[in-house]
Amino acid sequence: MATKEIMPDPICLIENLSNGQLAVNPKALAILSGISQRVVVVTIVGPYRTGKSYLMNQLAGQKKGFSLGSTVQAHTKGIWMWCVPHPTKKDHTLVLLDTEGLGDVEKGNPKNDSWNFALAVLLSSTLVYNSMGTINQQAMDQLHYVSELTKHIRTRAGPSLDGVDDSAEFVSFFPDFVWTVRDFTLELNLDGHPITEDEYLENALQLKRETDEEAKLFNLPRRGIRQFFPTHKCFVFVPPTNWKKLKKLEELQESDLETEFLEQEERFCSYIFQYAKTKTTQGDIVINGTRLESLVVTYVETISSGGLPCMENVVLVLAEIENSAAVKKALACYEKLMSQLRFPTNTLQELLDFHAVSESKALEVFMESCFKDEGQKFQKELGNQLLERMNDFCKKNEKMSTDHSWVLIQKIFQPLEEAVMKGTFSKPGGYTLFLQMKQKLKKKYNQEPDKGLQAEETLLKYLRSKEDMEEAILQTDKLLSEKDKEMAVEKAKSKTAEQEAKLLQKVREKNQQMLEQKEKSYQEHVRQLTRKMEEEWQHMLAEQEKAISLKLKVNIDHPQSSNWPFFLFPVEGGLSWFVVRDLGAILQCFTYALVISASQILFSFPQEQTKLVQEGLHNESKQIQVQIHCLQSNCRSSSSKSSCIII
Ligand SMILES: Nc1nc2c(ncn2[C@@H]2O[C@H](COP(=O)(O)OP(=O)(O)OP(=O)(O)O)[C@@H](O)[C@H]2O)c(=O)[nH]1
Ligand SMILES: [Mg+2]
Repeated sequence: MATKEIMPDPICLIENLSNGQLAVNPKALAILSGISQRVVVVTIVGPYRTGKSYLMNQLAGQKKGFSLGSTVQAHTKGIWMWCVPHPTKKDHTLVLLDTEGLGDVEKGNPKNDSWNFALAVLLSSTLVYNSMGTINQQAMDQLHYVSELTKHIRTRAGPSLDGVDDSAEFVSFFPDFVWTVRDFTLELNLDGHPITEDEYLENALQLKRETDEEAKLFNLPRRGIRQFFPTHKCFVFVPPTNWKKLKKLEELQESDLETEFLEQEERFCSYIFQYAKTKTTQGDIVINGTRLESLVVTYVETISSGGLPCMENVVLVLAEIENSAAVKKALACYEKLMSQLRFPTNTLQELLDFHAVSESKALEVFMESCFKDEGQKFQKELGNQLLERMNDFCKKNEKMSTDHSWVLIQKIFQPLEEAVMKGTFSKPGGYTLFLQMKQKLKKKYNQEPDKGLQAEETLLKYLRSKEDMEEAILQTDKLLSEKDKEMAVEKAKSKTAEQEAKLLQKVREKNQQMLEQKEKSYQEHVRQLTRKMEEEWQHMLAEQEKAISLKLKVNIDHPQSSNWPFFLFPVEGGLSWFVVRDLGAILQCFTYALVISASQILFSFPQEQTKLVQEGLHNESKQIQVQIHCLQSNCRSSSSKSSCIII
């Protein structure tokens, strides 16, 4: 759908009600549900009155849109949405979310800020944090919402493993982080050297050795940002214009604005257009407008009912919606393909072969869009529906064949019936004449093409219905002796028995063919499911590797700052990783290793050890090595499929 047509202006997506509750705007949801394109979601958060709405309008390529306030009062309330065509990715829609400013003193319920922030994180693929002046301690402190994220978001529906930090799971599907610093008037220079904006941010995010409480507090927001958002980008902006004109910023011409500001704005927008990713969620599920609608509804409903938004649950909700849509799509594909078959078919096999190809295609369609189909609930449903439809097609095939054959019989045997009525056969030798004509007409009927698989049975039924008539002609034929008549009756009977046996054999063959088809169908389901599971397994491994490497990047860059002794990623199928960070963790790791009976330890310890040596911690380094060896030999002696990596 062309988003420009449907969204000339932004609209409120999530409202903060006065009673502290959140409410979703159905009009905004309706817009999202109409967007089938993939979405790039850019959300801006930050202290109130810092020019957030203005910057979002620039991303929309408009001077006006998100409403700006020129007084000291916080202006934007709740979360506003503007869906615009993506300027560079033609098959994407850019969803801009403008949020209520954080830290407004007039706000009734400060808890709203935490939820707004958590929702911004959950819904976006790029999170822009906007602040004024410089990246100083105050700006960092205002970001305490980041450190609180674990209190507001859960990744797993079940209880988390004791002592195991699941923040590693967040990083793989959290948004990229961009810090925009407005009214930045300082020189980007550090210790006499010019630095980039990114280096400026990196420097501001440096952690201190946690020797006292003050250092811990200093590290808290910084660690939060590093922990949850491993990729950072920074843009600084000079004041756009003279302070007197700021109030009317929307009305100003480009010539009224600082050239440097315009350049910075241009660089920021280009970066977002080029690098802001498609929104995905756990399991690498690509989000389009419709799916984003489900995310919004599920998250807000969970928060409103007092729960914590959970990634796993929302993925399950998405899966329910998507998988039932996938079943419908697959069935539509099957119906479309089957409609190309010319009914009635000459043999049952012809229909079954056509069904097998259509079923395989339909399954492919289903597999393409289904995900997290736990217990293959939806695949089974599709299987049942396909079977039902196949049976319907079989019935239709038989009916069409019967109807067509019946029409032919009426037409072809009409002269015979007329001759009987006229008494053509009521004379000596009439019975032989009757049989000759019947035989001729039967031959004519058999030569008719495309009668379908019911042709014989229908003819048999017809001839049976005329048995009395045939018997009467036989009995009235004066040319035949009683003996001849008896023999003729016997012959007719044995012919009927033979035909019946033939029909019975056909029924048996049909049943056998249906059984074979069922087995083929089952094998096809298994084949496609196995392929899908292999793909998902690869995805999962890639996701976990990404999570590990992002996490390691944080830890290796800042070994002294880590709060997480180790991370555990239990995976179905017996593969697990441990990342060990300190001495105390070795023991815990050892316990887990025994629990999962790890048989193999891949060991990339030297890097970490070197760091410890560099920091003068020679003894600790040695001790770790001894314990790792001990753990390694213990784990090797146990037998299992599992493995663990120790860093
Ligand atoms: N000093 C300064 N003012 C700006 C800048 N950008 C916008 N403004 C002005 O700041 C005022 C507030 O701008 P908004 O874009 O509404 O700010 P906001 O952060 O969305 O405000 P809330 O929605 O209340 O949180 C307006 O008068 C803007 O013209 C900027 O870079 N520097
Ligand atoms: Mg605003």
